[in-house]
Amino acid sequence: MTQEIYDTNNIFAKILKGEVFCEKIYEDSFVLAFNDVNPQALHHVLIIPKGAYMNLKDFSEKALDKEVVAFYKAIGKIADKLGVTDKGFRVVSNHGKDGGQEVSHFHIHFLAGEQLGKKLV
Ligand code: DGP
Repeated sequence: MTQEIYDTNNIFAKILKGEVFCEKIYEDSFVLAFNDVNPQALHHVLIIPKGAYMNLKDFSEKALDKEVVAFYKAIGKIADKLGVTDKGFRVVSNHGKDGGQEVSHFHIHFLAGEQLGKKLV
């Protein structure tokens, strides 16, 4: 089995370092959320941990409890901030090649603001 290594130069790492611009939606000590550059819905926000985790499995296995808690709490805070809590939203995480993951820094897609189709992101 090949052991993947986190690429410190991936695009989300660069956003976290402030080297690449993002439209910030939410930030706390452990989490950053910003608009997707290629939106698939009226609201399309990427929520990422500030820690260097490659994907959902990596995050769930290695992140500290306080990082995991902050990450999941951020979802509800973003829904409230965007005013979509009542109308609804969708969260999706692509994992690995078959999952269609392009950026190897764990993230979830937060989609809202319109009636969503069956398949998105
Ligand atoms: P995924 O396929 O799940 O790895 O999704 C990666 C998402 O990242 C994709 O929807 C497009 C988005 N993305 C890629 N590069 C950038 C960037 O430089 N800025 C922003 N805001 N989003 C990006």
